[in-house]
Amino acid sequence: MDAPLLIVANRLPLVRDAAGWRPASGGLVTALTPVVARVGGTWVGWDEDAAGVPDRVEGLDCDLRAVALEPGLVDGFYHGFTNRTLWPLFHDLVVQPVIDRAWWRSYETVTRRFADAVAAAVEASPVPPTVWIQDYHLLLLPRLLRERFPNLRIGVFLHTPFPAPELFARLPWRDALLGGMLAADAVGFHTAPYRDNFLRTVNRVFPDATVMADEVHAPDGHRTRATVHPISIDTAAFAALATEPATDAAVAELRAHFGDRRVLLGVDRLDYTKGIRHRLQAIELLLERRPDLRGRFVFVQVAVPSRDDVEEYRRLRTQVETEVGRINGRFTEPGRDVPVHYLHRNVDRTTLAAHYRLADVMCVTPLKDGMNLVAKEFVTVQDATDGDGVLLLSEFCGTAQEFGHDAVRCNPFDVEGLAARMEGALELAPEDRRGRIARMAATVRDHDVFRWVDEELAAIGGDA
Ligand code: ADQ
Repeated sequence: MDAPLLIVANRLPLVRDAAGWRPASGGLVTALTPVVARVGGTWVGWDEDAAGVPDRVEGLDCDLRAVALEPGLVDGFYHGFTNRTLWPLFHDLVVQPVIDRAWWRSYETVTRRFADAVAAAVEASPVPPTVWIQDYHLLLLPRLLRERFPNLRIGVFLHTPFPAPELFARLPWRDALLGGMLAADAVGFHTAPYRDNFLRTVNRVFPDATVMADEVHAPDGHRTRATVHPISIDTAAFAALATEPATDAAVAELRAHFGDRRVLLGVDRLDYTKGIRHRLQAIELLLERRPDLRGRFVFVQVAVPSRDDVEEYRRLRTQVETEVGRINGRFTEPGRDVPVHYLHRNVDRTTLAAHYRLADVMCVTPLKDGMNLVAKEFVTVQDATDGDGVLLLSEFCGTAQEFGHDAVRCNPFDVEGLAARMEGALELAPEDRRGRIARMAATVRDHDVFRWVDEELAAIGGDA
């Protein structure tokens, strides 16, 4: 019998609305649903309303164990150490990380709380579970679990990039964090460069450990495999969504509004790593330099509100809104529609798919991004409707490793170059565009999120 799965993530996969608790939508939950339905599972995560979280919710075939954290701990751990220290450091210092010892102590305390919750779940399980830890919030956890359960199978997957050793070395707690990860049996990354950064960092921080190909051998005999498994999407679900009647209707409505204008699109969490400001500056430059294009295209930016308890994110929102206002103030003709449409909200899946279908140029231009699922969603939706939209893709995201030159690649730091790439993307020949979309969509189909889960679990189990 397969071992049951114990997933540990910062958050529980739940939302609560007027009708009560329900599973959150999202790639990870979708991908894990069939696995936990087969082998059984438990999900451990933090929730603001830990005491109110039910043991199970309809539609999610696993037990739920909520970790409770007091507001002071959330501040140091979440608003502080994970969002203002690790996040910017792991994204190559797009903003300066803050080093604060009190935040670090909160991170340690929170990890101990998680370790207690996981230990209770392990002890309650009749068969030892496979523990799968998600992301940079819980890098110390494998070590604490290993101390209690020497034979437990433990894996960690990092959804962000792993930075170069020179950057990681700036953390005063580099030994503890790296040692935490190395207590796992398998540590997964989206791309080979992130994995290689990790292995080079191990060499630098722990000269006594031996790196043999993709495996780290610790002096005490423990071995950790560092694997490359790019995350993906549920392609079949996105392809089906693309052709639903509701999506057709939403596309028709948007098309009626935009008329024959070409559509450039951005869809991101409102995060400084996503390059939204550079993108807006490139749009402004394009409008400035090509008066003939004014009124011929529209730029639509959909931005999900994100981490607005954190100062850098509040500042970014103000900056983005100022830039949108400036561009529309400069280039809107009297009585005409604005050149930039800005939606600061979550949109439903139908609206999201309709935007992907409508876009002539999808602008995925992060300054740094672990993977970027928006690019994968876009090519899947376009391909399902024989679309020939162009993907403008930053060379600094994980997805660029998979799509090669079928995407129009760009360096988002170079605003003039970015504007030129947008211009080039608008002028790409239609027969060329269709082939590119088809090839990128085939890559995503071949590596969907279910394959990602299977490969990760096989690596943690020592089977692959
Ligand atoms: P994110 O930084 O959140 O994820 P991304 O991979 O692009 O980035 O995923 C965003 C998801 O949110 C997509 O599924 C997208 O459809 C959805 N979304 C975006 N804007 C939306 C809107 N306005 N309304 C509704 N939905 C919206 C982190 C890492 C990434 C990595 C993923 C998964 O930063 O690099 O790809 O985890 O590992």
